[in-house]
Amino acid sequence: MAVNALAIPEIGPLVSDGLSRSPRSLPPKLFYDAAGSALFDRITELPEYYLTRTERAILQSHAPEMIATAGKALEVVELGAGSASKTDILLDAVLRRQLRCRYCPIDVSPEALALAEKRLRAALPALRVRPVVADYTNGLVLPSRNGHRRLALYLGSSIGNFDPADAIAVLRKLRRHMRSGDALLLGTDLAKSKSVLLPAYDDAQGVTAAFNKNMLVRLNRELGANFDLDRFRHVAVWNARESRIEMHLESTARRTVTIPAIGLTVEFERGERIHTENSYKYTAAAVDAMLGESGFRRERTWSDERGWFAVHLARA
Ligand code: AVJ
Repeated sequence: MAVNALAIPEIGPLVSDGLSRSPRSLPPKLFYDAAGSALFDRITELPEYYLTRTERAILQSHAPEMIATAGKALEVVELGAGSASKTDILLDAVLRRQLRCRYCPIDVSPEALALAEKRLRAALPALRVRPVVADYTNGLVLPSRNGHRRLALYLGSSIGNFDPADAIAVLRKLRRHMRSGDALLLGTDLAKSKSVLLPAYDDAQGVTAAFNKNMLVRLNRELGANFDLDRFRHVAVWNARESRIEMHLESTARRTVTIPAIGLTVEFERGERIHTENSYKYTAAAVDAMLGESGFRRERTWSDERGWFAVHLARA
């Protein structure tokens, strides 16, 4: 079972802050309760959501080279591991070069971590899995290093949920848990045509809409809110100036919502939106700047033929 952890903060203050702002917002970390993590896993299998399968293909083609570049005698930590479905490829490559390997997946979802742990223990018996239930944006709690070189994994373009300043803050916190010479494998989605980007965040089956609305389901259940799910619409937009996809929940009617647990009443205008997520899409220059300002240097990049996604090895 998952160990220790840095406390996962109460959702009340986050919700209260976000919904009192103008424009209103809710932080994307609220997506990932058990239901949200399961919905995200379904998103990764959608035909429109190219990110996961493209990154997986890049890892499948280049994992041995990535691991050899990272170095010898590795221990692996993974930020936002979720169900860690792509990590096997890398861990398998590590275990071809060393007898054992410690692996610390960090995630806010204990359910997702438990699944990952079970699968990995069966698939890779030489792996020492040490899951950590934590919100890595509040700082990191890691078992002390065991004399090995640390390889940090931050895959899936999860970094893209943060605006440029916050992304640098997250990477700097990570850097403080690394020594110079340690390695980071960072997955980033790349800027591309809106005709590819938008369907990835507004799929035909409506799974992304359900994922977005799950935030309101959660507020209803956990905070006693009375959001009417039929009166909020999933909206995805491409913000070219900021190079990001934005997701919003738009109120289709003028409406008052009460959230008893935090003593909040919110009046929504018709058409008013709650901003729930940014998903930044990068250029090579943007990645270099972000890594450089966080105490890393990009050493290698692997991409797919279409240039849709990239995995970078950066050195602390
Ligand atoms: C897990 C943050 C990488 O931004 O693509 C999927 C989350 N949001 N569909 C992304 C997400 C809508 C995803 N990340």
